[in-house]
Amino acid sequence: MSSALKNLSHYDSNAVPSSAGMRFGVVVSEWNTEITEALFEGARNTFLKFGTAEADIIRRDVPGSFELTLGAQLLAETEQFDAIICIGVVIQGETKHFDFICEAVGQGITNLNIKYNLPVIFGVLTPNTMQQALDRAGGVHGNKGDEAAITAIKMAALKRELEN
Ligand code: RBF
Repeated sequence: MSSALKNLSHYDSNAVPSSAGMRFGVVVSEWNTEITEALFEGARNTFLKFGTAEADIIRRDVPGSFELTLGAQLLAETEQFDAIICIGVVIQGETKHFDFICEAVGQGITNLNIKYNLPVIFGVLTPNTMQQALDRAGGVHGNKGDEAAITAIKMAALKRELEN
């Protein structure tokens, strides 16, 4: 996997803007909740670390990763968010639907970025095994939730800078 050599929780704090005053939507898939809850906690803690108020982290759950796109679109329609994170896990070795779901959610999230001119972040793990998922949900390779939150903050700050 491409993240095998990268710890997802390692970043240069000095290169991350303050997220105070920013409002984030987080859509969480209910499949493999052991993993998705850990990813959500990583994202939440990272937002808080960089100054986001607890009340400005709005979470909504959806049944599976396939539904992340519509969940994010419904949040985007409210025009209340600086960025939205989609959190899910699709494990290749356990899911015949792997290609179908990953293709759909990847394309769906890409479309939302463009349709709403809003950062909608792909916080979806697509490992081969459950162990690889655990390794990236607070394990030896860090937490993809942290990485997704850092990406959301950076993109929200870029949008604010260029639009103001
Ligand atoms: N959703 C996930 O988020 N991760 C999965 O690994 C996953 N595997 C699935 C495997 C099968 C065979 C099916 C039918 C669904 C799976 N889903 C998974 C759920 C999917 O994203 C969506 O919620 C359902 O297909 C809606 O009926």
